[in-house]
Amino acid sequence: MPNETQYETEQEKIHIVQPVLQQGYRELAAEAEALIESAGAACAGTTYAEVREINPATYLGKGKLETIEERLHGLPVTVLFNGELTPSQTLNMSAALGGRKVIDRTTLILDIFARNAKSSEGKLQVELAQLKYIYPRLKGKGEALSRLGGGIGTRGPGETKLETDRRRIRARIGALEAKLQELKQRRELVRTRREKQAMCTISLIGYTNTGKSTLLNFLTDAGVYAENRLFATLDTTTRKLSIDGSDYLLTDTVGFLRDLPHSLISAFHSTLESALQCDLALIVCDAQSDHEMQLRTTLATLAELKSNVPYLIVMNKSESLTSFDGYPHGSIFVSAKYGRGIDALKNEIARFFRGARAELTLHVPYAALGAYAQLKKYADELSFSYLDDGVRIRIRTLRHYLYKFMPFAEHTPQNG
Ligand SMILES: Nc1nc2c(ncn2[C@@H]2O[C@H](COP(=O)(O)OP(=O)(O)OP(=O)(O)O)[C@@H](O)[C@H]2O)c(=O)[nH]1
Ligand SMILES: [Mg+2]
Repeated sequence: MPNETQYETEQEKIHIVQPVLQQGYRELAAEAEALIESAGAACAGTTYAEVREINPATYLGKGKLETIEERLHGLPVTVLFNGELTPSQTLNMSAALGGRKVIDRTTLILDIFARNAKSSEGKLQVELAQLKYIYPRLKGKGEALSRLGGGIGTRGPGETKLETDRRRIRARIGALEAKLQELKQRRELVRTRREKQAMCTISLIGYTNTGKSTLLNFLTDAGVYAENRLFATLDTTTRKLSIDGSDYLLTDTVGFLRDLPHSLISAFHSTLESALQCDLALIVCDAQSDHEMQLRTTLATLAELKSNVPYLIVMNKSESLTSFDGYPHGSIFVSAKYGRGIDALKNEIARFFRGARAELTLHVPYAALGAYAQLKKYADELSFSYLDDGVRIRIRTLRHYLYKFMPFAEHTPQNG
């Protein structure tokens, strides 16, 4: 987005303060760097801060904060505390760091979402997430939020709401939820219509920046935005994919991140939910980075959304792998960018849908042919014969549509 610099006079510089609490803190700091760049800011170093005991007022101890301030003294940098802070901790930490701006991880992520939301639904969802994050933190601390000045944490639709009181925020949250609910219902309608065409649906899901949009583009010429930044995609795009003469609908949607702020998950709940109402999910991972964590995060998010959609694991960015060991069994290795492994992926998809189908013999009384006609679109008819009291039809359908046909399933006579 090249024209963004027009109104951002200077790129915000951000110093990461990474609390050292558990293993994997270096990866977390590296991810924070990617988040900072995705927010259009620049990373200005990292300080690792061991936390022996959380100071309730400032999170980090006095000595630690002094060391950080010494290091940053005179530099116009914002501090990203790569964890979650309460509003008063944010204020106190800022005071201890010479009054410089301090943001936490959730604020940064919400900012990225705010700048990347394109559709009106996406914007509403981000606003809802921002307000839900701010609301419980607004205990007369409006000042804490409004004194941040500009830059990260002050952008997006939430910005103008910062000075408003809790009552108005609550009203706005209610209005946003109602509006999103309306959009959800509209989407359900589209989905039912689509279900009527009985096209098989596939969704690309997975960790952010793994190449989901690139894969959609390669498979369908969708031309959606794909970029080396986190949360490039917030909106859902669906395109037709043809494999061996069969048509599927392929959907690309928002990606996941470990410890994604809860307000965001709940705001994007219906987007994710509808993406997961598919016949097959392709879980895309980045074979060149921490694919284990990516898969774990994705599966945890699926569980949280109570989805039990069948999935295939797609290891993308595999063009320069020298070993295929250590990847989950059955992974399909592709390179969306260089178009490798795509035929194998298509074969696996076709194979899944062959296996996902079942055959059934129906006995439809003549009087019920009208009702049966409503179901026809969900199945291929393999054979059709006229009997005295109705028709016998052999069908093939996706297993999860079988229940629709059960009222007409032919009663197989028991022995004797
Ligand atoms: N080396 C390599 N890079 C790839 C491959 N596929 C995608 N990329 C790069 O990975 C980055 C992210 O790609 P996207 O398609 O935007 O990823 P995404 O999963 O849609 O990411 P979000 O929408 O941000 O969650 C881009 O810079 C792509 O060019 C690949 O097969 N190999
Ligand atoms: Mg994307």
